[in-house]
Amino acid sequence: MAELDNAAVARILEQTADLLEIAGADKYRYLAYRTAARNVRSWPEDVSTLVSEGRLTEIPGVGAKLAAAISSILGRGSFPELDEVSAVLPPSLVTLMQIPGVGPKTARVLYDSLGVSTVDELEQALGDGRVAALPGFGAATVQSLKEGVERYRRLGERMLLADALPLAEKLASEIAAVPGVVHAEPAGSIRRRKETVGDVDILVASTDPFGLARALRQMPIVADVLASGEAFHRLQTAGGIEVDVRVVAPETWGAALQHFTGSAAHNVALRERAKKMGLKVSEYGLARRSDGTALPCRSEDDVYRALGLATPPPEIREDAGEIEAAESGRLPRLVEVGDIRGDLHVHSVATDGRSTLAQIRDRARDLGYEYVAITDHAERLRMVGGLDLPALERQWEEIDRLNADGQGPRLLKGIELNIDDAGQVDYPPEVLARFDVCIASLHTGWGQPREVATARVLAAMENPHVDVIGHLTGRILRRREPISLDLEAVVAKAVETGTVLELDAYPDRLDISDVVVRMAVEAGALISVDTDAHEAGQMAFMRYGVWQARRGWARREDVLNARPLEEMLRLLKRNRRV
Ligand code: DGT
Ligand code: CA
Ligand code: CA
Ligand code: ZN
Repeated sequence: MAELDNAAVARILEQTADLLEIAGADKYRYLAYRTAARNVRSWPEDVSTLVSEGRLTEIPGVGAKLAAAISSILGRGSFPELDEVSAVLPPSLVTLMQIPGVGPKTARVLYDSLGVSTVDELEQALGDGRVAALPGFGAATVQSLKEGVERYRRLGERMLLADALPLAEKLASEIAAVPGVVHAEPAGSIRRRKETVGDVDILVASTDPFGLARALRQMPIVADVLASGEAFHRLQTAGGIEVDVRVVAPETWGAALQHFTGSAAHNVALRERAKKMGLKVSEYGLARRSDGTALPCRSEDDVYRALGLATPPPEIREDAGEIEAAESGRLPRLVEVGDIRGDLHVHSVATDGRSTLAQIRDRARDLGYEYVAITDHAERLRMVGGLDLPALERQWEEIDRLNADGQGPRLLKGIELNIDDAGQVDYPPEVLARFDVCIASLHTGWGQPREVATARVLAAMENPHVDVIGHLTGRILRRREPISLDLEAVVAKAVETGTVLELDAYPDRLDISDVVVRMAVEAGALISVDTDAHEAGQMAFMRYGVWQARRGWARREDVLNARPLEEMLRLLKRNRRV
């Protein structure tokens, strides 16, 4: 069989986790597979390489047992534990669980009592009344399962954070204005700022849940109420996004927010810790195990404090070391959106952008920046009118003219160079020396073997005029797989040469990933969070990049463009070389 890529291996591990969960296996068993799956998917090197070099256990969450499982998956597409559980349950039940409203328990009941194991079979059983005849499956449940099937057929995919978040924030703020509502916040993966989200979860604390139920039906942003009870509503918004709204009492807000923020892996670790301390945490509150006495949990801080922990930022709640750090007072002070002093990757009308230099500068001023680099495409990207030397000189004159009026922020003379097959970039060195800052990116070579693509990037990093590597892997979420690169070698070269790694904040790139950010900052490399805006309005995407940097544990000092202008310039490779 053809070599499986990391995503395919991750899917098989997830499938195993789901089947084990349906089978009622121990939580630790299936969550271990989910954690490993997530890390395998975002790991920068191919698992097949790691297997051949005996380095699989370098992936967080992969111990000897999972390493054996992954090797076996690469060999034959399965492994003993998956074989065992597939002998008992049909693997297609996993797809069933992708349908909103079908959890492991429902999947199990549908299978045991009706033999339903596929989406098609579920649709039939819903249609001919067999599901409705099951004990515990009322008309409302049947209706919501039907809608779940429809939704699955329509989308079946995760949304970009940038598609879900603005809507979640708007809905939460409308809910917050309803009488009796004390808090309303997006929770789940949205609050953790994951780059893609499965669904929208909003948590509300209210003293008048029935008033809220009435108010929800009146909101223009709510197209349909799919299910409604005192503590839970499932809504369909205009635009077809489904939202789960959970309502709790203000006294237990902290415990509920903690629970519904997740991640599931973080929660499991936290519960385990609570147990050892004689406490019980759940979505319903915080209590002593011995006598059931309820403890204060109005705020998340109450919950974490009771467990002897500082409150970790939601972005790092993945059970990847944050609990240990929270225990010993070593939580990082993560970079914040307000720390950003400028944007080092913006395109203008001179190539494929849609804004003028003056518009870009105005926008940078609105954002409170000190500087913005104009980084149009270089000469060899002909498709978008890459700039030749005369065009560059015209742009530099205009930049000088705009900078001369002292209206700030400072426009920097930048460029986005193309890394060619030999790792060379556009223009001779004497031209490269005239820029304030040079980014170099891969714009060709998708599907190249890892060694070839890596060699190109490493060679570009050796170039004394290449300050920053742009959107490193070239991935486009939901559209294009990342270029396979030896990320460890790239990070090491970044440290060695003083080359900065860009985190492209454009919402469907968010490239580099959280995992690579963490590798980079732990190695001591600098990252630059840039928007790659092609229209001045897109410079507002900065926050998505900063959140992704936070997910990779980046602090302000790890981020080049969180530095004031002079300091930022001094850190560029071109200004550091002797
Ligand atoms: P998503 O929607 O796939 O992007 O990811 P989440 O994290 O938003 O997951 P979701 O919507 O299924 O659940 C929301 C939160 O509820 C999740 O972050 C943590 C909590 N939660 C869900 N399932 C479990 C679980 O099995 N165990 C524990 N301890 N917490 C859970
Ligand atoms: Ca969610
Ligand atoms: Ca949910
Ligand atoms: Zn670009």
